[in-house]
Amino acid sequence: MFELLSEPRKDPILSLSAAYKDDPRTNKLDLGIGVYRNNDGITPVMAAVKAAEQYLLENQPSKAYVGLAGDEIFNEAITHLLLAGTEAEHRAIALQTPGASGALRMLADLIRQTKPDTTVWISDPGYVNHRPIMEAAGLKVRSYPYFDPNTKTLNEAAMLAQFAQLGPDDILLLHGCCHNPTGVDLEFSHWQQIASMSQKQGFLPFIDIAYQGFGDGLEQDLKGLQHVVDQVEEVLITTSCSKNFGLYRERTGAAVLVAKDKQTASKARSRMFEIVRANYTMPPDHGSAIVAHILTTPELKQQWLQELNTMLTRIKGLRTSLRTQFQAKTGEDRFAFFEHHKGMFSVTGLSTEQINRLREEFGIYIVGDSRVNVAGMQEQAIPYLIDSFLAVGA
Ligand code: PLP
Ligand code: TYF
Repeated sequence: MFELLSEPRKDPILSLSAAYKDDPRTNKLDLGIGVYRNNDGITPVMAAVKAAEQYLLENQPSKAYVGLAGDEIFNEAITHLLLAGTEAEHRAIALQTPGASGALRMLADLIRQTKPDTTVWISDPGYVNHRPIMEAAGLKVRSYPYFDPNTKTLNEAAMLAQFAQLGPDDILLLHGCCHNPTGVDLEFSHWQQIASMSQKQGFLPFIDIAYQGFGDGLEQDLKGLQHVVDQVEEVLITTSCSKNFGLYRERTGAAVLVAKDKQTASKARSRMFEIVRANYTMPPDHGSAIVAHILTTPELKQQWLQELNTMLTRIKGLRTSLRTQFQAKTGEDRFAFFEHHKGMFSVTGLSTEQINRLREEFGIYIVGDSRVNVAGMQEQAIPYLIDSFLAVGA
């Protein structure tokens, strides 16, 4: 029967990674998949994570099943990490999920069960998996303008004009910080406008935050999100420990739901348990046990914060180097956007032909939408990168 299947749609990022691995050239550069690398090109296991793993190895009493909600210490700690200091923390629930991806699907299923006619609005351009996940849950998906490719900044007017049209049957999916793929984030004033529009027009904000700590810092990256949760009655949040704990393959994340009161939030959580059972019964434990241990052990938390800060400093340093070295080479400031953008990624505006030439002639791998992973670069490769960009007419 499987011959009936049509051709699969490929994941543009994961297939690029596979092509990179198969490339025998030694000077090749992987600017594709979103993983942080240190200056030796390695995605390290954080020392705080290693220490927590050591602790678990010696102290974990059992590998027996945990339960539908996963690790409740993790759930509490992750809620606190996101919502500490907000009034909304007291009317929020969290559920451990297999990555933010699992959280996105969880909340998509919940939305579909609550209000099947909802339209989810995603940014254009946006994270490659937002649309597939929402559509797989049976939701309608539409996109709002977000990015101005000429200026490599926010298309503010068009975006706000679209938001002004949203109503009670709409959900507005936003990136909490470090927008993937563009690197262009909302200003605090936009979050304020979104909160008041949501109050007036009745649409529900859904904030996906996969890079907390990679933009301006762990707390600074939450400014917009925290404003919205305190102003708006109901907010959905998905969060990931893939990047800021470096736990990628451990599949660690959470779905957080803020409701008008704790009772309503808890009711929603009970319905989320049904979705858990129907999908995977329980989330994987290892990653969340690590995060729970780090966040509840003051010395380890301190160590983790320091390591996270080192990663942030490195990303910002690479962004500045790209701008200044392009400037030194060309005498122009056309690449200032590298320094203005936040987080791991920047959309560069390269054409498909330029992207193909960079891959074929120079071994430089860039996603088809012209996104580069700044956080995966090495300082010493920047001159080669710049020469190659300029050689293809960037
Ligand atoms: N949301 C966004 C915006 C992402 O960029 C990613 C990928 O890193 C995810 C969600 C999924 O992350 P996870 O690895 O936690 O599933
Ligand atoms: O955007 C990225 O590169 C990361 C990792 O299907 C990723 O978010 C890439 C492809 C994918 C899921 C995650």
